[in-house]
Amino acid sequence: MARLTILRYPDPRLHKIAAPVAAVDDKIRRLADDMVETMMAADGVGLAATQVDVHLRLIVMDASETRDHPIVLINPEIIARSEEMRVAEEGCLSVPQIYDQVERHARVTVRALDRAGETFEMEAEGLAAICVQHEMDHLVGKVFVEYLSSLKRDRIRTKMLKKTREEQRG
Ligand code: K2U
Ligand code: ZN
Repeated sequence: MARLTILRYPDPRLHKIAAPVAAVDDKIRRLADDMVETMMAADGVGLAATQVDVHLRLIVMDASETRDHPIVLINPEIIARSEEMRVAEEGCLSVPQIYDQVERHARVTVRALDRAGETFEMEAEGLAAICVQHEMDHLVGKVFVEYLSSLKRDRIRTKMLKKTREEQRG
């Protein structure tokens, strides 16, 4: 297992569109395992392959209370969305220490392939529903700050660039 580097906003690679996974093989399973380790180490609830600069339709998440039930979703697609919407606070491992309100569907149903390449469906609500929608956005190159005002987004962009420069100076 390995911890992977998480791209930081506004890295342009975060806006690349992920391609479908052609075959669920050992290479994909290893990537999923590395993503789970990376997500756990960063105290994340989810992580999309886009965030580790792999542009494939693969997300991992663990919205369980005890954070010991990671789920791998390969080629995920949302097949049902509630009419009910909900506003909740979101953050992003690619936009550290930034949190803001985003409106999402309260419940979604996702169809995906698991680590064995078997199709499964998952009904998500609460934190899991927010996480799935947040991660699916990553796979089409969308970061949650794009739901915020341009003023907020520009401030976040400036703050992230400053933080990255300071870290590179050491
Ligand atoms: O994709 C990511 O960057 C991981 C996010 C996913 C996520 C965002 C909002 C709500 C649920 C999951 C991280 O888990 S950020 C940590 C976090 C978790 C819950 C609420 C806010 C921030
Ligand atoms: Zn994110």
